[in-house]
Amino acid sequence: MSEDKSETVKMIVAIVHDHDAHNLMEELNNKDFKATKMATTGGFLREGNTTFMIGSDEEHIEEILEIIKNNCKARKKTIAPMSPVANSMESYYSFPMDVKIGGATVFIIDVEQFLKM
Ligand code: 2BA
Repeated sequence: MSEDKSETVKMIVAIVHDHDAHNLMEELNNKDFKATKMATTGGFLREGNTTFMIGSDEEHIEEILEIIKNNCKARKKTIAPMSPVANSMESYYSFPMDVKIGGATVFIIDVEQFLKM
């Protein structure tokens, strides 16, 4: 990826399960894609997940999405009822619930400028 403004640069923000993060980073590195990963927390489950920032030329976006798809599995999690006392009212639920997590939640953002200074 160059800093030449004639190229369209995108930023992929991908929120993935912690268990998939290692393999995903390895695969991105193997293919010479640059990525930053951050430890993040999901707002609903309040559990750790991992967020990748991957800056890339537009022409490589499909390849990167394929790598994400191949390395991030969907998972089901059954969550136990929570008391409104232990947690805020906004996340209160009174019966066990199945939630499907992932594979990956992906945002693709146009990058106005890419600089290294
Ligand atoms: P969490 O917010 O912890 O959500 C985990 C999973 O719980 C979600 O999986 C979804 O299946 C379910 N879920 C979330 N909010 C819910 C609700 N109000 N009621 C019932 N079920 C709900 P994913 O959709 O695969 O999301 C995985 C993680 O990706 C999320 O973790 C959050 O950290 C992130 N994420 C998802 N959508 C997002 C968005 N629009 N903006 C920012 N982050 C997002």
